[in-house]
Order: sequence, then structure tokens, then C-alpha cells
Amino acid sequence: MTTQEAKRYKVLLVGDSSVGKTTYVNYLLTNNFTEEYSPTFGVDVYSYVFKTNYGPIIFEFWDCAGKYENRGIDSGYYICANGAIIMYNDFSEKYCSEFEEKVHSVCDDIPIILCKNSSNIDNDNSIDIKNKVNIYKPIVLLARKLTGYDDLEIIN
Ligand SMILES: Nc1nc2c(ncn2[C@@H]2O[C@H](COP(=O)(O)OP(=O)(O)O)[C@@H](O)[C@H]2O)c(=O)[nH]1
Ligand SMILES: [Mg+2]
Repeated sequence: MTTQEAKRYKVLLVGDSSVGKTTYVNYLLTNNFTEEYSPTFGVDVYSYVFKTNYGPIIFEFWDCAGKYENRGIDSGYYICANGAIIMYNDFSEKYCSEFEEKVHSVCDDIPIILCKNSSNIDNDNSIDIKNKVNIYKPIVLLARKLTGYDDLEIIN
């Protein structure tokens, strides 16, 4: 039996501060929701491995600080990224275009998933981390774009 080698992608997790970026990646890795807020300084990198019907995939999440004064080298962290999730909440949609432009300025036309984190689920890309709604949707959408497999699904 052969073990399928995992496909690895560098995925940016960007957006305004306090929208849930770190909470999201923590949830993916631990299945726990963290109530307390601890700002990110610069960037934290996490490897998230998941199984799909096309074999294992590793998303190397670069969870970038949202607060301006904590951003460090900021878009310098974006170099060689394969994809991005831009997270926003009920109050920060206005910043999405700024992040989109910044990602495209460093990474050309890599796929970007806009992801709203809110208890107010009002579009196809809405998630609600606290209530565990649509948690894996942004991952699947991005993995489909990165691999080109439109019917990719996460499996157990
Ligand atoms: N009620 C609620 N709070 C959330 C949700 N996601 C994150 N938070 C809270 O928002 C705060 C900031 O989250 P964090 O992930 O650190 O934001 P980041 O700056 O985007 O990384 C934390 O106190 C989280 O507990 C959510 O889905 N619902
Ligand atoms: Mg953070």
C-alpha cells in the first residue's frame, strides 16, 4: 500500500484585528473555542493537516496580526503564499478590499476567500466559530481552488 504524499500550501489568514483569525486556526487545531483575546504580534505559523477525497492536504496558516502597530513586516509575510483567507466581522467588511489589494500586490492572482465570522450568517461565506457553523467551508472552498478539484470534500 502506498501512502499519498500531502499537498502543502502556504495560506495567509489576514483581516482587521479581533475578527477571529487566531480563534479560527486554534479551533481547527484543537476543536476548542477560546474566549480570551490575546493579540497576535507579527505572525504565528500553524500547520493544519486534513484529509480529503483527493488525499491529505497541509495548510500552513500564516496568521498575521491585524492591529496596525503589531503588524511587523506586514505584507513581507505574504511572500510565496499560495492562497489567502480574509476574515471580517459585522464591523470590518470595509477593510476587505484593502487586504485584497495588499495580497494581490505581493502574490499576484492567488485565490482569496472572503470569510465573515459572525452570529449573523447572511452570505455563502459566513462562518460562526463560537456556534460551530460552516467552520470547514472556507477550507474546502480554498482547497478546491488550489487543487482545481471542484468536488473536493473533507473526509474523516
Ligand atoms: N462571540 C464570538 N466571539 C468570537 C468569535 N470568534 C472570535 N471571538 C472572540 O473575538 C476575540 C478576538 O479573537 P481573535 O481570534 O484573537 O482575533 P484576531 O485578532 O482576528 O486574531 C476573542 O476574544 C474571541 O474569543 C465568534 O465566533 N463569536
Ligand atoms: Mg490574532
